[in-house]
Amino acid sequence: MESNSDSTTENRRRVGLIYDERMCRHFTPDGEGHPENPNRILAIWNKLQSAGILQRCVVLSAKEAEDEYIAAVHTKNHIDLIKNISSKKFDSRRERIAAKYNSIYFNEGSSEAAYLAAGSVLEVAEKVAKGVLDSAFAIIRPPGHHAEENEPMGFCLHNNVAVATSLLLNKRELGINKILIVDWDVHHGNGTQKMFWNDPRVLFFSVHRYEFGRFYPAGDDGSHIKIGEGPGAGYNINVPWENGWCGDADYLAVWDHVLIPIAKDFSPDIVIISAGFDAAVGDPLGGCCVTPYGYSMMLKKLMKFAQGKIVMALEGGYNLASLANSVLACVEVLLEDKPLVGSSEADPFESTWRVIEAVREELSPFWPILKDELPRKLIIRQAPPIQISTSDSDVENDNGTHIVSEDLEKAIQDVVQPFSELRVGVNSNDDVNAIYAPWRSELSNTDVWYATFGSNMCKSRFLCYIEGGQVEGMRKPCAGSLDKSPPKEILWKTFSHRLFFGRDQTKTWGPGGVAFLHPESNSQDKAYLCLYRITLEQFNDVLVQENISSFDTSSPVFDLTDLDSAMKKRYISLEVLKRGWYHNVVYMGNENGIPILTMTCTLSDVESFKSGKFPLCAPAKEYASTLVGGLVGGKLLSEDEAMAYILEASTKPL
Ligand code: Q9C
Ligand code: ZN
Repeated sequence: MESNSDSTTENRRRVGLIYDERMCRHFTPDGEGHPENPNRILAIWNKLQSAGILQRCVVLSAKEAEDEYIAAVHTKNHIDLIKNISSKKFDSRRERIAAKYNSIYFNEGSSEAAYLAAGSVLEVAEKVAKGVLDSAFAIIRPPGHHAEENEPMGFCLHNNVAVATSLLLNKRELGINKILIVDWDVHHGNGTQKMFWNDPRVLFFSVHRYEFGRFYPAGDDGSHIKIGEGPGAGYNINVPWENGWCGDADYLAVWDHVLIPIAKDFSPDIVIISAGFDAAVGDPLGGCCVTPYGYSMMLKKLMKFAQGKIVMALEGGYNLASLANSVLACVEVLLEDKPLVGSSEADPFESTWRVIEAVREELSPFWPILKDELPRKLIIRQAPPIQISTSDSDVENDNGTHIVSEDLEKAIQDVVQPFSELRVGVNSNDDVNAIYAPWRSELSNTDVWYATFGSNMCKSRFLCYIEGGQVEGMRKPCAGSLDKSPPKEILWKTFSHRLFFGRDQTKTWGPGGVAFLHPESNSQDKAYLCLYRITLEQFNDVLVQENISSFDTSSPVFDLTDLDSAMKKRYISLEVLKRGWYHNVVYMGNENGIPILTMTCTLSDVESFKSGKFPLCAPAKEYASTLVGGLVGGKLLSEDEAMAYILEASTKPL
């Protein structure tokens, strides 16, 4: 069945879409929840359908791959396993076999789904190579990029992209001599890397969360020094993130300074994208924050190659809303009939520049264009990377508190030349801050009420932001404020704002640990807030700890001018903390002439929560009891009332 666009005379691009319900028949045998489940492709398909995309594409039906093509990248042994695992005679052994592999399950539908997944990519890849289609998206599962020659792993059975890549190279009449594979799944594409390790016809590029070999699939395969071998040396490119929370800015920096220059030089005949969307914002496995706009920019930049011949094959992506929205954004780019909308304000992480430099250095013998120096202003933009704390947002960018002494010393050596004789201990940023932050003494003369509605309602927890340290339930310690004097007063107040719970997890509290306050008041709503009277200097340190951990301490994030404008406009969104979830400082009136400030998400984030773009997420048990404890400690509510209040906030629709 080929449902074509209504206006074939129009000069619009022919974009293939392939999907088949039979790929939904692969699921966990025990019915247990699993991130790689049938709802993933269903969600995508429904999204494209309701967005009216299907009519604008060439919808193809899936076919099972033939063994002969699979055999180009998998062993006979592997083929037999995947072919037979769903048959009756394996009923009793299936689960035991799956248990031998890393992150693999099998059921009665697995074999067929795996053959359809590989077959679907084959189908569209050939059509794009021939020019029958301009580009295509294969909405498939199980995914493929972790599957190795003789080993299914990481939810992957057949290496779908590798199978299609081999076919294109082997069918000589297609005229495909050079293939660029871009693997933007948050995990390293270990399987694909190995299959083309020695092959200069395939430029394999993978950008992934790596964490020095600790992130899945652990080990050093994803290291940037893995560049290929023999004739394939220089044709394997790994960009290994040191931390989670990478977003549009980080990915686009890698595109601009690594991938695109190399791709220009390589000049592929076709581009295949291992399109996982588990680096997407809200993904429960990835912990990164690429937006649909980010993906569309990444794709747009790749469309400049191979006359736009692009084949996208789904890999990971486990937040259904984020997954479907990101795929939709990509298909719209392939269709090329509307301009990209959106923007990304944040800067790349400091570590992103370090990674980019290391990759460029490693590969410059093979790609001379990389020998050019990066513009100096890019590299030093965020220096010195003085880290005073870890963050309460889902920031995993920190390299832990141990970074402090080393980085501080480096910052002092590199940037603070005149003070190079200064010695700074592990726990003391004081000296550097005193020199570099004259704003501190100025802001220490102004008091504010910091109004809290989340775990900070617990005094002991809030004090971690002031004194440093860690209380029960917290996953990481805080560095505290430079001025460690306790709040001068504490009081409780109710406000007609809505408390709600969103996002998936925080680094500090783990899953289900994120509360927000609607920035706007509404007479029907009532929230209980605990107010701490602290200095504006301390408030700055709290803001930073609540949001981003790596920052330049030479200027405050919220100064007197910001206070003034927050008081006039009710709220102010802080540009420098854009990556954090609580960068919107809301002015909530005053108490004894002292302004009351809270920090929460922006109004536009509220809209994203309402639309489902960001997940609403009930508090986990542990976090909920922290909140109840805080509320009860405030003596405004009994335990039952506090529980009812939290329950209502987490269940009532926004
Ligand atoms: N501690 C893809 O995204 N995680 N695969 C296992 C074990 C496996 C992801 C965690 C993640 C596999 C295609
Ligand atoms: Zn993945």
